[in-house]
Amino acid sequence: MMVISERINGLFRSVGKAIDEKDEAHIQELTVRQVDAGATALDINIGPGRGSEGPGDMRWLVGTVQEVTDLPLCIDTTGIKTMAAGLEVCDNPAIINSTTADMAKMEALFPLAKEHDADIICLTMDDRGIPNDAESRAEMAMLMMTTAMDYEVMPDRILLDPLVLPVVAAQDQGAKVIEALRMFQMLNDPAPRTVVGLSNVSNGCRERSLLNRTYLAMLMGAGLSAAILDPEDKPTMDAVKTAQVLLDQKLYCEDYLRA
Ligand code: THG
Repeated sequence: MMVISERINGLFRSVGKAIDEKDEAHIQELTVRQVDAGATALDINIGPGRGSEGPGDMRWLVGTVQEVTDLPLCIDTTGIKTMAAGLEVCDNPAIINSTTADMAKMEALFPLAKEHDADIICLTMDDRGIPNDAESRAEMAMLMMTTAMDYEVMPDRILLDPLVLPVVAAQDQGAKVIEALRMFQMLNDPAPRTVVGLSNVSNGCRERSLLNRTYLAMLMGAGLSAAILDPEDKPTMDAVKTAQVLLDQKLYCEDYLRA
């Protein structure tokens, strides 16, 4: 399981402020904490509402983070120029987060993935929104994988994201996302990798950690490859390690007993 830290995100007030003030020490301290807590990649998101500052802020954020880690950076923005700017300065392995099934997005982002030798997250949504059943998600996933091949981006560079929604807003989607995950893995051989933004599920809820880690265990049981989450949430990280042992992805060993 790839653990992608969600915390380098301008959505969090202290991170937004650090980006405004170009406070390298704050970002680098936060980065080191994520790595020490068990992150194996870092989501890099400048947060909403940065307009024309986007590319410059992303360049600064990627540069600042990679001074203290060699982990893959998952560059998270809907802005094409901001994405290109982040990729240009990224020396660590890069993951594009993300394209949708919109043709215009795919035409812009698959060539960037090819040019920068990056992995790419494909969200199963398009300009009409997120489908509310598993089959339509799988259809979109297939469309994105075949379109990627037209740009010489091979299936092994793709991570399919079925889009986790808040359980308070769409309770029926929790099980459908699990069903979609299972379908994605039948779309190719070897099975395509999968990823979710885990904390979406508990948006607007109390007991967020309990919801997050319970859902994570279910998703891992359905074959999830990667999750964007808070590695400093210890109960959730304990659940990751426990599920890895139960799924025989990791040897039952000292590392696990320590946790
Ligand atoms: N798929 C992909 N990328 C994603 C998501 C996804 N990137 C963004 C998001 N979803 C995953 N990252 C987060 C980061 C923070 C939160 C949720 C998901 C979160 N933040 C607090 C909140 O909104 O309540 C902020 C609290 C604060 O401001 O301190 O929940 O699905 N590919």
